[in-house]
Parts: sequence; structure tokens; C-alpha cells
Amino acid sequence: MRFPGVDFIDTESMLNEEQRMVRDTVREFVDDLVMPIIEECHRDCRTPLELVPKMGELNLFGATIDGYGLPGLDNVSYGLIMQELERADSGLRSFVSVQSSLVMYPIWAFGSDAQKERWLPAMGAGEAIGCFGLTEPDFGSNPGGMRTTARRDGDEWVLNGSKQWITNGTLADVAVVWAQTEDGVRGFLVEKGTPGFTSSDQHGKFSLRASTTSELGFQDCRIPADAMLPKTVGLKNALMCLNQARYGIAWGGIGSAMATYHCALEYSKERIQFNGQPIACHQLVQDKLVWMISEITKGQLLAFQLGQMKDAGKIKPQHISLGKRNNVWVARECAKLAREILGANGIVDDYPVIRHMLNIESVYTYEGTHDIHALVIGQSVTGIPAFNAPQESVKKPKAAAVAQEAR
Ligand code: TGC
Ligand code: FAD
Repeated sequence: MRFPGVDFIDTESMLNEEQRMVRDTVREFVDDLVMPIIEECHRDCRTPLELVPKMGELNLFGATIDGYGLPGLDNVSYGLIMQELERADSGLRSFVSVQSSLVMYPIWAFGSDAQKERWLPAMGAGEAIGCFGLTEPDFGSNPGGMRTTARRDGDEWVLNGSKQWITNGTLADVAVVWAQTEDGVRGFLVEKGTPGFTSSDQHGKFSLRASTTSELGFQDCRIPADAMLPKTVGLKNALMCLNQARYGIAWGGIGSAMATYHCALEYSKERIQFNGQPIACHQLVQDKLVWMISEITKGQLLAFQLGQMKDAGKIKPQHISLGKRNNVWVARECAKLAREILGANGIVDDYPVIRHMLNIESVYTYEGTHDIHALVIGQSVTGIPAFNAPQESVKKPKAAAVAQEAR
């Protein structure tokens, strides 16, 4: 059965023909090829690699990049791809987010012509897989403290350190690795099989089981001088990649919420209790469904507006933080309410709800936790950074700068 979508106020009318076509293509792919296998992948803790060539054929990787055989779609279309994929599973959306926003984007934005030629067509076709190594065991929310180093030695860079929680780490043909150099943080491309570079999977995950999460190790790992992304000048470049991925997650959250809402609505119309009537006839059940559809609708409008702003070049990191934070929170709350409506059936994977509920815990934490995004938005509206606790480090905001930011 085709997923009918969730659209209370005709947001469909805001989309142009190309955007609808992209959405419908991905929806069909998800219904036909992803839904039949995703529960099994989640149970088996397995990334559905068999879908990668088809996703390449459908141009789902690097979709906003123009050239190199890539489609150069607008940002609303990109968002709709993320929405439809996450309607199936956050892990699948993660796979495409990392490939597109965290690996192809930095190669396109900060790479040399040779690096672009080498990786972008292959990654677009799904013939090469990438991963993004920023987080370290002791530096998650605060990547600026990273200990991984890159030291220049003649015609080579020598990498030492480790990265943790890296999506696609053991699957990747190439890793974008962020490391401290004498001149600050720089990005490097490290190829699978390079001596001194190791990767191993992290086990015991109860969330994002259809996605591979890994540790990366670098021990006197020598890479050629031209493996550095030449246009990287600091941590800022890594954070620019996160902007791309976080924007996609703002749409992905809506996809997850659509899935749990739709499941709860259908279930409530069929499940009979007490008076021979479906549970949907009760006001308390309707109140939950109404909360869900209200927040999904607001999230859709927010995501669409962010897409418009991104295409117009007007978006700022704090706007993206608002979208990621709000829409993932909505998805998390919708998963909880849907699980309640399904009763005991809410805890078994015959229904997608418990899988989405578990998955969204990762999404709530990665790409900047819910609270870190509160601090980004808080800094934007007050002018005061609250990331570091000591009071003496809080500078008084300049009145003019605060007023300008608030506008
Ligand atoms: P701070 O001193 O504020 O900034 C350093 C420089 O970067 C600039 N900047 C940004 N630039 C572009 N986009 C942004 N979002 C930016 N945020 C800051 C800033 O202007 C400054 O520039 P300059 O020219 O002065 O050097 O940096 P900080 O060290 O205080 O950190 C700020 C903070 C906490 C917001 C940042 O570190 C942060 O975002 N932390 C969260 C870490 C995070 O999100 N990690 C994600 C890892 S990847 C992942 O999770 C993938 S999951 C798989 C999937 O996506 O599906
Ligand atoms: P911490 O930073 O230790 O935070 C713990 C808690 O403290 C959180 O609640 C946080 O909000 C709070 N906290 C921290 N600092 C503050 C503060 N200043 N004020 C208030 N509260 C604060 N990383 C990559 O680089 N690449 C990947 O591909 C990748 N994939 C991932 C996949 C999965 C499944 C997961 C779970 C994570 C992934 N990550 C990846 C890592 C992810 O980005 C980090 O987990 C995230 O940035 C948070 O870091 P942390 O887990 O170390 O939490």
C-alpha cells in the first residue's frame, strides 16, 4: 500500500512540480524496496547496503550539488528526500545525510579539483561510501577540544588519535577526518586500507540498529600532502558541514513523526475496546492525535521556510538549530504518544513505532544535542554564549549587536 502522506493544511500546494516528483519518487522507493526489509535490518543490526546502488540511480546522494553527474536540486527537494527516507528509518536517512552533507559537501566545498573528480561521481552513484570523523571519545558536544593531530612530515601528513560514534565508519571507502594541525583544525581525506588507519564497529546499540556506527583509530597514519582538503581553515569548516546535515534532519524529523502519527491514527480507527467502538472515539485518544497533527503541521511549515531561506542564501546556523531542535523533539514526542495509543502493540516491531521511538533518541543527540541547539539559539537571541559555565567568562552583550540579531 502507498503511504498517503500527512498533510492537514495542503502544504502540498507549496511544492512545485519538480519537488513533488522528487518526493513521490522517493516515497515509491521507500514503499517498494525499503519497507519490506527495514524491520529485519533493525532486528539484525544491519545496514541495508543492497539499497545503495538504487539510491545512486535515483540521484539521492549529493542531490543539491551541480556538476559531476549530480542533479543540483533545490533545498526543499533535498529536504523532501530526507523526510521520505526517515519516514522509513532514521538509520537510512543517516546513511544518505552522511554521504551527502558530511562527505560530498566538504569535498565539493573545500576540496581540490582532483579530489572532486575522484570522489564526487563515484559517491553520487553509490559506488563509493564515505564517513565523517569529528567526534572523539572525550569531545562530543565540544569538538573544538579534539586531540587527533596531523603533523606535516615532508610530503606527508602523519595522523594520530581516535574518533568515536562514526556513522558508516567500517563501510567507508574514504573518511573525512578533522584534526588539529600547527595552523588549527583541518579536514583530511583518509582512504580505507591506509596503513595506521583502523576501524571497528560499536556494538550493543538499541537505537539506529539499521545503521553502522564505528570507531576510527589513527596511529602514525601517513597520508599524502594532497590528502588535506585545501580550503579548510578551521573548525568552522566542520561546523559548516553540520549545517547541511542538520538542515536535512529538520525534514527527517517530520518524516519520522509522519510515520508514527499515521500508524497511530490507523490503529486507533481499528482497535475496539469497551463499547464496541474504536478507541479513536475517545476524547483522550483524539487529543493525542490532534497534538501530533498540530506539531507535524507546524514542523512542515518551519522546514519549508528554512528550505526557502537556504535557497535564497539567507539562512543562518541558528535558524537551522531551531529546525533541527524543534522537529526532532516533535518526532520524539509523536513516537511516545503513538506508542501509548498502540498499547502493548506499541512495543513490538510488527509496527514501526517502537523502532522510530528508539531511533529518535540518537537523532535527538547527534548533530548537536537538543540542549546544545538551545544554547545556539539562546546565544543568537541574547548575544550571550552560555556554552562555558563560569560566570566570569560571560561577556555583556553589545546592545546594537543584540538588537540586530533579534531582528
Ligand atoms: P565557536 O568558537 O562558537 O565557533 C568556531 C568558529 O566556527 C564558527 N561557527 C560556525 N560556522 C558555521 N556553521 C556553524 N554552525 C557554526 N558555529 C560556529 C564561528 O563563527 C567561529 O568562526 P571563526 O571565524 O570565529 O573561527 O565554536 P565552539 O568550539 O565554541 O563550539 C560551538 C558549538 C558548541 C555550537 C559547536 O561546537 C557544536 O555545534 N557542537 C555540537 C557538535 C556536533 O554537532 N557534532 C556533530 C558530529 S557529526 C554527527 O553527529 C553525524 S550524525 C549522522 C547524521 O548526520 O545522520
Ligand atoms: P556529551 O557532549 O558528553 O553531552 C552529554 C550531555 O551533556 C548532553 O545531554 C548534552 O546536551 C549535555 N551538555 C554538554 N555540554 C553542555 C553544555 N555546555 N551545556 C549544557 N549541556 C551540555 N559524530 C561524528 O563525528 N560523526 C558521525 O558520523 C556520528 N554519528 C553518530 C551516530 C550515532 C548513532 C550517535 C549516537 C552519535 C553519532 N555521532 C557522530 C556523535 C554525536 O555527534 C555526539 O554523540 C554528539 O555530538 C553529542 O556528544 P556526546 O555523545 O559526547 O555527548
